[in-house]
Amino acid sequence: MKVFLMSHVADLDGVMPVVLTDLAFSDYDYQLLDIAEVDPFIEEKLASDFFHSYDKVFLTDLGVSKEVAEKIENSPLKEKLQILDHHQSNLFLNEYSFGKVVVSKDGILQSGTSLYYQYLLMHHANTLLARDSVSYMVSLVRLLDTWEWKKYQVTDALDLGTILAYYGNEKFIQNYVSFLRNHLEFSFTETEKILLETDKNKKQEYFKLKKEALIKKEIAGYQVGIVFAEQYISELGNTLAEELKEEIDLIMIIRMDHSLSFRSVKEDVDVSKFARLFSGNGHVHAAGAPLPSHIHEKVIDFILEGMIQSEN
Ligand SMILES: [Mn+2]
Repeated sequence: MKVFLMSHVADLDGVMPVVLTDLAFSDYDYQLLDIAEVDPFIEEKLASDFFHSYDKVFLTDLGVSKEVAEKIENSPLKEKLQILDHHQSNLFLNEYSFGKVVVSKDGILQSGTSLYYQYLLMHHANTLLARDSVSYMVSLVRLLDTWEWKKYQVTDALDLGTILAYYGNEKFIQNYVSFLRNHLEFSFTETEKILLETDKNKKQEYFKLKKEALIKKEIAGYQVGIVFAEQYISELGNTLAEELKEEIDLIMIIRMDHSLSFRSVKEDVDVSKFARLFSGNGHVHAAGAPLPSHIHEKVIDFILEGMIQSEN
């Protein structure tokens, strides 16, 4: 059986399904994608009959538009595809035989990884997948992605996110495929523990600088705290939202290399709605939106046009 996996490039919940795929299937390929890349990727691959050579195709922690879902519905991919996602805005995909979008089940918030893991245990169970090390790591991913780690104070979850940021996606995948194949219990290595300890100090410093540089704007009736950042996005957003909750409704993080991220800790602020102003989506307290691809050009133009001093 040959498997193709498409999953979210941007975080642990999107990357972990690749590790699980390796444990479940011997023959597979994968592609990590940004939210905005999914529709064009699938449309292109449908046109070239790319999926023909695969028996099963998964899309995890991501969804497709209604338009692309209809194209899939009328193609052979329909019989091979399984979408497993937990984003509220993709719930409409449950209308299709290939869509399974679950935000919460039995009172437990789901994630792309936890849904995929449940699917694999049900349809492709093996002794590797059943290991404590694997189920614990899946639970860490879910706790981090839903930010429930905070409620239960499972700092391993946050630390696993930090390890991903250090290793990068490919190295993280290689590392944990090998770790899980060789260990029955999950643990960080001694080197990783030193790294995590060092990182804590660096992170505190980074958060302090970002808080000082925060710019406040009123957007659509909300008081928004805006910062530029490339690292620790979720933790930074949640920390600032918590620390500044008296004066700010939500935090907007501009991640120039990637996207916009929105975080709030307030009961009555739904950032997934706010994200829609920017053609984004997500969850009630954590959402995102793509940045237009020409934004870097625009910034460079602004610097060149607005900043270069005339010679005369
Ligand atoms: Mn997710």
